[in-house]
Amino acid sequence: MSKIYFISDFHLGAPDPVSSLEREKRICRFLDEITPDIEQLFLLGDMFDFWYEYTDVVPKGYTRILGKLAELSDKGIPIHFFVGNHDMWMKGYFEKELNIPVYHEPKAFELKGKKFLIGHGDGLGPGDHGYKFIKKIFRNPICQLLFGTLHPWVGIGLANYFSRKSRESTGQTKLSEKDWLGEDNEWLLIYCKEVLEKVYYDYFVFGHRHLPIDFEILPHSRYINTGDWINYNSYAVFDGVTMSLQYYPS
Ligand SMILES: [Mn+2]
Repeated sequence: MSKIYFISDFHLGAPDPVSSLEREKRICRFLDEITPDIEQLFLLGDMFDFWYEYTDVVPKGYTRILGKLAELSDKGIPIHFFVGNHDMWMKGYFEKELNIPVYHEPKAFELKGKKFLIGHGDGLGPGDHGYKFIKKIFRNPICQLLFGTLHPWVGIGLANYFSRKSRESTGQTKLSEKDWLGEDNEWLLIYCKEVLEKVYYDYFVFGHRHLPIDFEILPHSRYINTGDWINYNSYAVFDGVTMSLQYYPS
């Protein structure tokens, strides 16, 4: 029980049930293997390709990962969940059923004496005004309430359509966007630099980018991106001394 793990972007449910199930089992195997070492587990969003929780109903599927998280949580391992842009519609199920706190904004933590800023990473930094506008609508309580009144057959159908569209624009199909854009164009890196002008952090840890990144912003201050489990099976791990990006063999 001595390492802190950061992992993101499973996108379970996508692009089809067969590959999603294979991925879900792989993630559970990974969690099994690291269980003896986990001091804390940070899930940095987009665990599901689409998750909308109705007041009394949750989406079908994902029983393996939910069961695994329940098992870890029941062992007393602290787990944190940051919502992603694909699974922001959470309504207390994780808190009540799994005892996992859910965060909707980046949050500062002090871990093993180091300062961390942790989040999913969507909508931060310059540009992307189209998404920032849509995010406001998605997060609007009245819009959420109205969506909840749609029959799931309609609501989830619509959501899956938009989720597919969003995925097409955030990297699963547009391969070129996966490439490192350069120090001056990586918007999460720009965001980290802006934050650093006001507050110091040893580590900025985000997901969303679907590209594993370990970038030294200043001596001792790094931006880590956890990548994804579609192409990389990547995760970050901090043992109190070393922070490193690692890859689970598929
Ligand atoms: Mn994602």
